[in-house]
Amino acid sequence: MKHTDQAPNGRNPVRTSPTAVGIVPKPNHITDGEGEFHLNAATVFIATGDAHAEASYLADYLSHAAGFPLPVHETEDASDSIVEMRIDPSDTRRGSEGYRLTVTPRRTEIVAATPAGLFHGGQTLLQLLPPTVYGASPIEPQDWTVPCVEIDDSPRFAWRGAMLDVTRHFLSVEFVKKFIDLLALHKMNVLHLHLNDDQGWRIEIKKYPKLTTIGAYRPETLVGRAMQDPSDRDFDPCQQEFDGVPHGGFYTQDEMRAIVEYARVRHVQIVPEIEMPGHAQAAVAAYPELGVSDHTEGVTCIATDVSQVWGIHPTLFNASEETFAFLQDVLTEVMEIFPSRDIHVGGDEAVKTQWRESPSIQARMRELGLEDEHALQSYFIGRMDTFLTQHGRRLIGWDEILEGGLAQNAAVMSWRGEAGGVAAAEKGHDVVMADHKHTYFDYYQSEDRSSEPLAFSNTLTLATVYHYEPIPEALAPEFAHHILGAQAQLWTEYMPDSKQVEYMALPRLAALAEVTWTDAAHKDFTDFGERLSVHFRRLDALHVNYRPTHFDERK
Ligand code: TNX
Repeated sequence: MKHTDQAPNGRNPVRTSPTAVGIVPKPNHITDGEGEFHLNAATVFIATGDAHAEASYLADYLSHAAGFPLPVHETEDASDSIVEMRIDPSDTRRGSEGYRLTVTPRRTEIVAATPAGLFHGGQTLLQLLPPTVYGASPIEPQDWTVPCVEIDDSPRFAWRGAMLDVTRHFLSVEFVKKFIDLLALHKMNVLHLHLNDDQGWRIEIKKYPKLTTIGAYRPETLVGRAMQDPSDRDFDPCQQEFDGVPHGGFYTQDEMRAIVEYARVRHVQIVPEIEMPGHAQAAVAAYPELGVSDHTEGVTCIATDVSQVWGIHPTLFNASEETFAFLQDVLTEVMEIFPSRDIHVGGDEAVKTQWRESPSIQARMRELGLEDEHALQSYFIGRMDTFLTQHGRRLIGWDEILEGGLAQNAAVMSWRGEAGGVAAAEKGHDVVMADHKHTYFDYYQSEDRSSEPLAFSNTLTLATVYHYEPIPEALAPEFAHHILGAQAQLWTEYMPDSKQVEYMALPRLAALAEVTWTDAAHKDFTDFGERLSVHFRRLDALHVNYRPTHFDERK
């Protein structure tokens, strides 16, 4: 006989014990209590002031799965099931994003110093409920239990992020929003959007319409491997196999604003990236005058169009006043859309051949007293640093911006290892760690190539992500506070659609969430593996195409 444990009212209460709930990322302090709280149609949320928006968000979220509305009141209520969310600005012990969540039989309380803290506390409450709360349509039962517990929690790092490359393959507005939800679920708070590259320009710029009418489209795409080195004359991109399928897309400024607002509600900051001086080919395809026209070398087949192949390209922005003016115009429109303090200007993999071979650039360098092309890149980035600083923003770039001298106010994203991060931090600059050996989610997830879809050549297992320590050992401890945190990189050369992005992102993003949120002393990979079994049910409810990592890989 089935359903023998059914309650008299016909509903089927779902019980979760604190040991069975797999909260990801793991809270820093958790004390089991006695009994349970019931969340049902009688539940009332209580919140005032800035807490009201946070409570409304959570109540709305829950009511989708519950199928009944959950009211948010401003004053105390006689209900036996209260969820109170309260901001206490004087309670600063847990920093700007921490929270305390106390679940007792008749009352659940979330207290934080800031709205962001309340939001994170709300995410923990969702994870204390059955995974079905993440489903979009009403389900039975509608009487959920939450185990009594006291959680005192705050993040280890302020920057807990992911970079999404929407250039190599364009991703829809709808998917970007889903991805923001996934970040929020993992208490991650930065989405770095890579908005232009050789293969596409993806953001509308009103002053330069051809960036998207021309720069956002390519007629077909290379099948298979990328060129690794533009000076490799044996790699002839013209001789590769192409798929014959047109690809493209871009976000209008209104769509971008809607994404920024969607992220704001979920306490996710969007950091836009406009790449320079390399990875510039889509822009130069749209406006050839932005490029270097008097160089002698180049891979002719890909030199003028939006690129259809992967790999490092020779095309650079010119280092002329006209090009600087263009880039500043673009950044001006970008700043109007994105409130983020940090504005990313790329700076990576700018092979200097075109600059070296251009008589006009060489003349300019002599005029400016710059001894080599690295010094010119440093001058170039320095100009952008001054411009962004004047507008109250901060320039951030990949660690190549250290070469030739780091711009005065810049922050650095250390991707080629730890050395760039260490050097920048020791000079007093803030750093986000993005070491490819631990954070490149375009790498294979296992050594077994036969069972994995085509990916970038290296391997990055769940364990290797989990064991990442963002503070480099080589960094003198007095500079450790310059390490803001870490982020995952989703380069999309081999991710043709959003399903593949999800597959590459999860569960590795869950591991990185724990790296950036949970104190190192509280981390435990075996325990994480066990919590993942529960977490996968949440991802199922959210229709996420995660990689179903086998238990023995999770130990
Ligand atoms: C290097 S990391 C790049 C990207 C590629 C990636 C592939 C970085 C700053 N640049 O352009 O997509 O490798 O893993």
